[in-house]
Amino acid sequence: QDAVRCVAVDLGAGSGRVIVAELKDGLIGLTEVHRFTTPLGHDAATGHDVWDSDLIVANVREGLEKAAAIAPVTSVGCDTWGVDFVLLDERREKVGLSVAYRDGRTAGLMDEVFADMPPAEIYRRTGIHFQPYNSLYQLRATAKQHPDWLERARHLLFTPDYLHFALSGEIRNEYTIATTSQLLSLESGDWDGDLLRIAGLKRALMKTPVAPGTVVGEVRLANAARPIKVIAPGSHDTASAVAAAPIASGREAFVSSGTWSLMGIESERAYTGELARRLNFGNEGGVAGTYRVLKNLMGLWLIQRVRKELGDPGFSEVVAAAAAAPAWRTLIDPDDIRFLNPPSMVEAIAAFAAAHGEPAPVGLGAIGRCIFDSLALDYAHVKGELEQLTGQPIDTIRIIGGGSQNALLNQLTADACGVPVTAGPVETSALGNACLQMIALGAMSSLAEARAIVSRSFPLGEYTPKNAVPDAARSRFARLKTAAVAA
Ligand code: LFR
Repeated sequence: QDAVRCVAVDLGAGSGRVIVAELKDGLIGLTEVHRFTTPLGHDAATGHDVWDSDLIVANVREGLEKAAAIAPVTSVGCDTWGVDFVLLDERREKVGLSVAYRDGRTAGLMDEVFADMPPAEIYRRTGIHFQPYNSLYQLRATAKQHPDWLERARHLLFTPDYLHFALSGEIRNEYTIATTSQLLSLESGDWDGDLLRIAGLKRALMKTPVAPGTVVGEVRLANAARPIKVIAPGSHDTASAVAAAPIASGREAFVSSGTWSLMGIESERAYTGELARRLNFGNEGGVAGTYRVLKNLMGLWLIQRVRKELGDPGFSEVVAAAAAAPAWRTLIDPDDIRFLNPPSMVEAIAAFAAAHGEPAPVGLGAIGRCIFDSLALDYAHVKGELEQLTGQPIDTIRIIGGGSQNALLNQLTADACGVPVTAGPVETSALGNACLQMIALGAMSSLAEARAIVSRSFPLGEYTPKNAVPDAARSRFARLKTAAVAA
């Protein structure tokens, strides 16, 4: 069999990677050809935190050219974080700024939107969990703060849609990324007209979403003899990550661990009842007609920010320091909204600890340990919620993505959740992205085959519960969570 080569562009809030995936003899291999820091800046005129979308596109092109220089590639697809978007005018030029989702512009806007449509109704229609940065609230902020942007806009492209446009010149909205907006009808898979109006958006700006695996167009490169197909994968990074996770049954939960920890199950049906809403589970659109019933946990963002503030120690240094620090000493609720984008994460953690009678963690090891212990207990908490929601026990946790390299957190997760944990693959978003392209090209027959190939190609780490978590730590954590619900 001849090798099939696809390029997966995987853009996270921290870094972007351009990766060649090669399918040969029933195995898939990855080669990273380009990596860059995702360019985030501050716009002094508006006060917004903004992505530099031109620089992102330049890096994507550079990576694609590097890939094509090594060997011919058949196709390229892009996946990115959710909710953010770019507006284009009638000449298909950018309007306004690509504001980043952690920008403070949506403060108070959820309540304004709720005055127009009650949250229970928004949830019933979209099945999407409430996050202040969902596109619904970001657009409401745009309508209020920069109405001229929306007046001039003729197209709204989510970040991966924009990259596909920049490569191919074609305008499409892809389904999985569209679901993150909280503007899409769960039932029809198309835009909800009332929600678009509440967001301040004309229907004409939106295209009916296309399915993951759709050929969008093609891109020609100076250094490639033939045009390269542009194929939209599950273009939401979490959709791609879970697409490549070798999930074998509904009793397995995944934790897609990167900047965020997205924890949930893959399901044929959506959960939109009262309990799901109260627990704030979202039903994000997946590939092959599945939903990801999940929630966003603040994840390794906490440690990324702490590292920056403490002189940028390497990842393994942080894990080693945390492993040597006393266990279960300081606990926090990682999902507290104050950790979303504080001026100083170290101070925000100290302030949270002080407010909840937890000892202040001092130094890299203690802070790292506090974050990892708290995340593991958070996973155990969400495991319980998933069991409550589905009425089924969870018997395995699959940690996928970059965070699966953290052996300490993997073991703590097994200990806290009391079930086996599998770890890996690491570049699971890029893998899922590439697999959808391979399926579209006919080189793989189905998602099930793709997962079987991934399983054969990437051995996974395995962790079983080893050390008991003290009851006192569990009840302190439970109190933090109860306090959060009451607040
Ligand atoms: C992960 C992710 C999450 C989404 C968050 C913000 O990278 O895509 O799924 O909720 O980023 O867009």
